[in-house]
Amino acid sequence: MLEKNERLAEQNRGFFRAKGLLVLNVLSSPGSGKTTFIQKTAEGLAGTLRVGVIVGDLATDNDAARLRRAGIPVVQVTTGTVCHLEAAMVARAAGQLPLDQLDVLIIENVGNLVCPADFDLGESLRVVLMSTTEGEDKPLKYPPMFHSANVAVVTKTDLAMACGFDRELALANLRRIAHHAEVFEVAAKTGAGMEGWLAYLRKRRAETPR
Ligand SMILES: Nc1nc2c(ncn2[C@@H]2O[C@H](COP(=O)(O)OP(=O)(O)O)[C@@H](O)[C@H]2O)c(=O)[nH]1
Ligand SMILES: [Mg+2]
Repeated sequence: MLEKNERLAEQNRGFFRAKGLLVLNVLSSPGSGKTTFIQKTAEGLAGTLRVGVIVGDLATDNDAARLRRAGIPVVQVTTGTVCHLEAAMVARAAGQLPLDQLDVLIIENVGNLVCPADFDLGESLRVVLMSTTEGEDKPLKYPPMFHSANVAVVTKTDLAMACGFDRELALANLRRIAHHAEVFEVAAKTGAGMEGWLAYLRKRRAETPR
């Protein structure tokens, strides 16, 4: 099954590359702030880059409805009992988006730090979030997920103080498991730190072959 997924993921990658799309696979535990971060990213890029979103959840289309209300083209995938998105699901969902009018495709994966790690979706970048409210040890507890990240984002920095979040320890844990990853620290809710992340995305998109 994984082998078949890998084949389909490579197909997706070729297809997305032909369309000149920068594709992000956004992963984290439930409630770390994926939907909020994606919405603020799309809003921050508006005017320069057009963003479409695919959202995966076991049930409900709450997140898609939130993003749609913000004017972002979005397709919901409900996976039922499946705890991750697969390349075939992404291929089907992408067909429902106006890809020729988009520059960036953001995929919100099903919230969990275990099963999605094994499934390549054909993304350009794996973006793994950890919030200050989850503690500092998530990279140590879920090494495959954090090891596979191209980008690690510490979210909800506005709540760091209230949670007694040990920033140095969290960054050291990240560096240990995801030493190759770009690290950003943001509070999507207040906008703190978002400019650096958006600048990074603009640069990556400019480097995407068309
Ligand atoms: N204080 C604060 N709350 C946030 C931030 N980002 C998300 N949240 C809140 O965290 C909760 C879960 O966020 P959501 O984006 O739905 O997370 P998801 O389950 O990973 O998609 C919601 O109540 C958000 O309003 C942030 O930067 N700061
Ligand atoms: Mg969500």
